[in-house]
Amino acid sequence: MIPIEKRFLRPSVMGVVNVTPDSFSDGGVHFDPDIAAAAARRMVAAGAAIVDVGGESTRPGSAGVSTDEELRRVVPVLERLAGEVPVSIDTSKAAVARRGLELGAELVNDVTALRADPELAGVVADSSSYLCLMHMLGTPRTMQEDPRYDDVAAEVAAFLEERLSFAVAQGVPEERICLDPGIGFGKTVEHNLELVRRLDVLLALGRPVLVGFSRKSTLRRLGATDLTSASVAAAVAAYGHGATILRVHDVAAHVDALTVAKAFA
Ligand code: HH2
Repeated sequence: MIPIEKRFLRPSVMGVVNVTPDSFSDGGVHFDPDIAAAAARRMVAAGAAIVDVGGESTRPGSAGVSTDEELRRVVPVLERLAGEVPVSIDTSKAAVARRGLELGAELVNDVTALRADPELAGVVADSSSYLCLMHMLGTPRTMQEDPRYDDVAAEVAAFLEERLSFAVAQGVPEERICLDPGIGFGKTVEHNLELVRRLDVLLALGRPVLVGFSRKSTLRRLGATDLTSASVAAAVAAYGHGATILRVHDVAAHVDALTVAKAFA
């Protein structure tokens, strides 16, 4: 088994393909499986190390979809990509992860960090999959209603440390796990900025860190009007603070920027 830090060298780009009608930035764009699969192939050709396929929007206020609906959305895309494109499955549901892994996904990206479905940890443990554990305060429906922390970096790190121990106790080897502060998931603009500035607090847990700042509303709130440029700047900043995997929508722009940023490292 290749440890996650060997499979995803720093920096690596994860391209986002949301097979949803309602995702906050690309909702509807990839709802047709042929279009979604073509977008995934383009992302890998542009230098993405992996493509994150998701069938449930987690945007603020969203309510979630049924297992059947999520499978109906993602399975046709995964079938088209199987054996051809490296895939991550963005899901909190064991049944969706299981099907995704059968169809060749190599990473399970769970925004609930194994809290939503008690069977998901076992599905990951019984496979050879990588796992991303993300921090979220509350649920997508409520998370942006006045999020508060005394010390956001310390509290997110404590949460991820506990979730990492849980995953390992459930049989997922630590070398297969990465951690994610969950930009925008129950955080204000200042919380999101501080999490990146103080990424060392998360890195102290000894696992690679994934950051997803791409097209998130904090960028607009900072005054940005071009979300691609703004996302690239945030990704380069996160990389500079130690992030390994950058989850992005505009793959080519990020790959170029990170290639150059790396040359200065
Ligand atoms: N952000 C989103 C979804 N999944 N997974 C990880 N690990 N980290 C993130 O920051 C993250 C994530 C939300 O972004 P997007 O997929 O563009 O939108 P939506 O949830 O509306 O589909």
